[in-house]
Amino acid sequence: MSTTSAASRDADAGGVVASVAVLGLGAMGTALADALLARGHRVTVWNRTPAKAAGLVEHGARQAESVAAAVAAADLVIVCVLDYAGVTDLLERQAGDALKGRVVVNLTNGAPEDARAMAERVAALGADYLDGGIMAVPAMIGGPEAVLLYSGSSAAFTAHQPVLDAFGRGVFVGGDAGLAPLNDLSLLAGMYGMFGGFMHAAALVRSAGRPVEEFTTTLLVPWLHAMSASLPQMAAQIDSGDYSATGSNLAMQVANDSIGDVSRAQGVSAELFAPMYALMKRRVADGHGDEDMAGVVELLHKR
Ligand code: FVH
Repeated sequence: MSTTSAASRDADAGGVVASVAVLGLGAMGTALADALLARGHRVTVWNRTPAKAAGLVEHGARQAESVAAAVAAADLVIVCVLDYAGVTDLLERQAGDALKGRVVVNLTNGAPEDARAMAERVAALGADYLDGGIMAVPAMIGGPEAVLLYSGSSAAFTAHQPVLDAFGRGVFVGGDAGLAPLNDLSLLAGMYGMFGGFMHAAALVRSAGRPVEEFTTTLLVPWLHAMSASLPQMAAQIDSGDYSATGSNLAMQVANDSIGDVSRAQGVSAELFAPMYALMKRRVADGHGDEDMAGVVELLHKR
């Protein structure tokens, strides 16, 4: 398997220039290909609907007539299509033997089990495999805020990191190919929790006729920022299983349902907060009222 030779030094460009194939030119695949072109890499693109390649060809990409031809032109193969059914079709049915000796980086969203199975199937075709999770929207690709998680072959990550850096900051999360999607989904779970809290707060403020934007910038964002500083300590409690109270025990936090009561009184649904409140109450009922909130995790997942 080739893990070291994809990036070669190009005397004219003065930097690392790689031959990269990008399979899938939706919003994200197009942004990925554009970022590679902007770094001066040799990019061959393929999309099921060929017309979507036109803009990239104008920017210097070569358009392949088949998946196998795109793969044959590259050392590094980036796949970013809608789902794993598409990935399976492209890599196993259409690329097949052309994958031998290549490195496949699959940036299509899926489950950890999908990634592990794909790693095995790609290895059987003679290629090295990295699975990836993109923590960015297309407009962020290539910018300072974009983070991409990778898992699978560490040798492939080390060899191709200079090229993958075109997309954003790459973080290798482990040799188990399923770890990138697991971390990706965990980050999204955290994000949706924050968005849910924001929606509830915004509805409460609006129900009182107050401007949400001013509340958000002057009060909510600084408050969440301050609260996020407690997450590492909560995480350490979860890792150790020791939830000894450090100042704000759980019984105190659920002594009354002020948030739910005031919401309902103001005509605001408390349905985003209610599950969290119910879990905290249950944890107290189970005899853990003198502990910190982090112990609620035990109701979600028993170690
Ligand atoms: N866009 C985003 O904000 C998120 C950010 C985080 C990562 N996701 C994941 O990236 C994958 C691709 O997402 P996308 O935004 O590029 O999606 P679309 O613009 O809808 O383009 C879909 C492309 O997939 C091709 N495709 C679909 N099915 C097949 C198939 N069976 N065989 C071959 N290609 C297929 C589609 O082709 P076409 O419709 O143009 O012919 C597009 O190229 C995705 O996993 C996100 O969850 C994006």
